[in-house]
Amino acid sequence: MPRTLFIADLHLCQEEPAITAGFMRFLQREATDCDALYILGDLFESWIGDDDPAPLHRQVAEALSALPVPVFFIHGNRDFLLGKAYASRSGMTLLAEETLLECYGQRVLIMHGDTLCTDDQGYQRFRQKVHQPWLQRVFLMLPLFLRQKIAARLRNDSQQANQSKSLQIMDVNQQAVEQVMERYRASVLIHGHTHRPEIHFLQINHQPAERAVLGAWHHQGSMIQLDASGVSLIAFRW
Ligand code: OKV
Ligand code: MN
Repeated sequence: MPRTLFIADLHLCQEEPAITAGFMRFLQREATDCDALYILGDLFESWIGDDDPAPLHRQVAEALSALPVPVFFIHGNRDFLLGKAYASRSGMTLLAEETLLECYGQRVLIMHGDTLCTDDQGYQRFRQKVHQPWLQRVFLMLPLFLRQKIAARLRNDSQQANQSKSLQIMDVNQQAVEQVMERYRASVLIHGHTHRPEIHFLQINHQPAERAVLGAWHHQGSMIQLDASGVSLIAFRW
C-alpha cells in the first residue's frame, strides 16, 4: 500500500554518532520505500547557520540528496535557522511552520509542535525573540566562532530554566490543539517536539480526529506512517 513517512526530533549532533548511524540506516531501509518523507523539525540539535562546516551536516546532506523520494522539512525549535542553501544542498523542500496535506483522502496538518506549548511562557518569549527576521540577519552576519559562543551560552541558560519547569507546562495546550485543527478543518494532526509518542483520539467540530505525536530518537527510532487506512506510530531499534 502507498505510504508517507514522518519523523522529528532526531537531535543529530557530533556527540551522538549512534543516532546518526541509525538515521542513515533508516534512510536506506525505510525511506527508500515511501511516497515522501516529511521531517517535522529538530533534525539537528543546534543550527547556527548553513555555513557551519561541521562534517555531520555534509554527511546528512549527502544522504538526504541521494534519496529517491521527495523530502520535506519543517523547522523545529532547535534548527529554526536551517536555510535555503542547506535545504537545496540536501534536496529538501522547506515548508511553512503549519502545513496542510491532503493525503490519501485525509486532511492532515503537520507542524513541529512547539507553538502548541502555549503554557510555557518562558519558551514562547524566547521563540518570539529569536524568530525576529532582523535579529536572525544580525546573528548570521557574526563570525562563526561568536555564533558558537552565543549558542553555547543560550543552550546552557535554557537547560537551567528547563530543570524548574513541570512536565505539564512543557506539554501541548489542549485548546491550542483544538483551535489549530478547527482552523484547518484537519482530521489528523502530526507533530513532534514533546517527545511523548502517542496517538490521541479527540473530537473536532463533533467529528472524530487524531493527534499523532512522534517520539524523539534517543535509544530507538520513531516514525509515523500515513496510508489510506490512517496513521500508525512505529518505534524501531537500529
Ligand atoms: C536552539 C534553543 C539554542 C530552545 C540566536 C538570534 C540571538 C538565532 C540564534 C542561537 C542558538 C540557534 C540560533 C539553540 C534552540 C537554544 C537554547 C534554547 C528552548 C540569536 C537568532 F539571540 F543571539 F541573537 N540562535 N542556536 N533553545 O544553539 O541551535 O529551543 S542553537
Ligand atoms: Mn523541539
